[in-house]
Amino acid sequence: MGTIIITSTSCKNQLNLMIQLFYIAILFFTIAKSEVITVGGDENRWTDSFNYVSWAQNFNFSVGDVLVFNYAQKAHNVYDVTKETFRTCNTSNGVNTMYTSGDDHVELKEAKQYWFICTVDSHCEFGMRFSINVTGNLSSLIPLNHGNFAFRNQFVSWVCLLLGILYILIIIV
Ligand SMILES: [Cu+2]
Repeated sequence: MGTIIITSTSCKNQLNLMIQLFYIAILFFTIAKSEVITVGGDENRWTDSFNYVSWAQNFNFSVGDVLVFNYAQKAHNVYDVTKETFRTCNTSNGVNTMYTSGDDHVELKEAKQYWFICTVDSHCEFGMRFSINVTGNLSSLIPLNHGNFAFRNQFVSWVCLLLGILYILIIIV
């Protein structure tokens, strides 16, 4: 019986720890949550008469965020290009990825500088382009064994919960 009581006490501590971990997890996911950002905002979207350079300055882009380019197909497009191609608008080389669907979801997978341009007519020359600096987010900084730690604690908690139920049953019976 004494052993069960000791187990119950450590389970209480374990429960407190789990509650704390739960709050930490919520905080962690709130910070690390990736965002979906419509380029130009819902009013302007991806068009040839908008200043995307100043628009982009309102955001802090981090790895996992998704840029949504909304436009009439063929009226515009989105090219992910190199710095040099961004500068010259010459797409004979320096093109990483081409997007042409009109509803392009571009996931920012790497912490680096991105350059986007539209290559239809002279849109790029007239300013339909912008560059963003994507930074690593919190989740990319936390080592993988953190997950194992959480899993182990979860496992211990389940064992404690079962022991707790067993303990209550013993008391009742
Ligand atoms: Cu365009």
